[in-house]
Amino acid sequence: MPLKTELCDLLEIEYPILQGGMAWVSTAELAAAVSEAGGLGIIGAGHAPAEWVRDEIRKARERTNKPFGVNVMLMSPHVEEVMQVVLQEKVPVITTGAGSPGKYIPALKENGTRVIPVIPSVALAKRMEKAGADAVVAEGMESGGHIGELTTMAMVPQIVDAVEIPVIAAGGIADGRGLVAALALGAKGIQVGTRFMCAEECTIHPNVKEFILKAKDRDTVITGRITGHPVRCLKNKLTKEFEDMEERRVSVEELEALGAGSLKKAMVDGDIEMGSVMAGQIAGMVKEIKPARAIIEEIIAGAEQTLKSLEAVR
Ligand code: TUI
Repeated sequence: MPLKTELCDLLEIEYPILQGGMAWVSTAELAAAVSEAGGLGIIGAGHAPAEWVRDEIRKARERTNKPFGVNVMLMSPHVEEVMQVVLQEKVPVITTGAGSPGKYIPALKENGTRVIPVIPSVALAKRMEKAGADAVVAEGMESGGHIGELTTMAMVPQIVDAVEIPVIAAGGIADGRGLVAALALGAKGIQVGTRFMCAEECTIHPNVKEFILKAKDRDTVITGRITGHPVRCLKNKLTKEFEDMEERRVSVEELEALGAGSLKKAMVDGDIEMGSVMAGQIAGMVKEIKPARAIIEEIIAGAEQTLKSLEAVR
C-alpha cells in the first residue's frame, strides 16, 4: 500500500495527513470529515472555554468512530481546564501551539493520548522529544497564524536530523507535490491548514473562503513582529492599519487592542476587511471549495502522480 508511513500506525489513520487545528476554524464538522476520510481531523480549541471544547469533542464522536485530535493553544486563558477536558474525554491525539506542553505530557501519556507539539525550531523539537512527545509538527513560516522564523524547506530536514521521533511537515503544503516534497525531506507526514479552510465542511464564513480563493501568491503579510507574536494573515484594511501603527512605533498594548477579537470577526462574522484572516502563503494555490474527502483524495492521487514523474527523472 503506497504512501503509508509509521505515522499512520502511530495515529491509526489511513493517510499521513493531519488537518491543522485552527482557532475559530477547525470545528467538529471539519475535524470529523477529515478523520472519516482517512486523515487526522483536529479540533482547534484556540481561546475557547473548556465546555465548548467538550461539546465539540462529543459532536465529533457523533460523526465519526475514527481517531481525531484537539489542538490546545497554550496561550489560552483556559488552557488548564481544556487539558482536563481532553484527559476526561480520552481524546486520542493532541497537538499544541504557541508554547511548550512539557508539564502536561506525563498525564497525557498516562491517559493514552498521543502528544504532538507544533514547533518552529530544532531546539524546541529536541526539547519536546526529551519531554516525551510522540512526534512533532515542524511548522514553517509559510503557515498562517502565529509563526516562527524558519521556512519549511530549511527547517524540516534539520529537525529530521536532530530527533528520532516522527516529524510532520507544515507550512506551504496543500497538494500531492507538497506531500512528496515533505517525505523527501524526511518527514513522515504533513499538516495542512489553509487548504482545509476551503473544505465544504469547514464552518467559517463564506466571505473568508471566497477571499482565500481569490488570493494570489503575494497576498499574505506578517504583522505583530514587535509584539513578539508575529502572525501571517491575508492583506486587508486591518493588516494595513497594523503596518501603519507598527511604523509609528505605537505601544504593544495598542496593537493588541486592535487585534483583540479580530480572528472571530473574520471567521465567524465574515468581516474580511477588519477581521484577521489568518491563512498561509499557499492560499494562492487554493482554487476550489470541495468536500474534505475530495481534498484528501486529490492530495494522495497527486502524490502518486508526482512519484511516477520522479521515476522518469531517474
Ligand atoms: O500556534 C500556532 N498558530 C496559531 S495560534 C493562533 S491564535 C493566536 N492568538 C493570539 C495571538 C497569536 C495567535 C493562530 N495561529 N502555530 C504553532 C506554533 N507554535 N507556531 C509557533 C509556535 C511556538 C512558539 C513558541 C511553539 C513553541 C514555542 O515555545 C516557546 C517556548 O520557549 O516555550
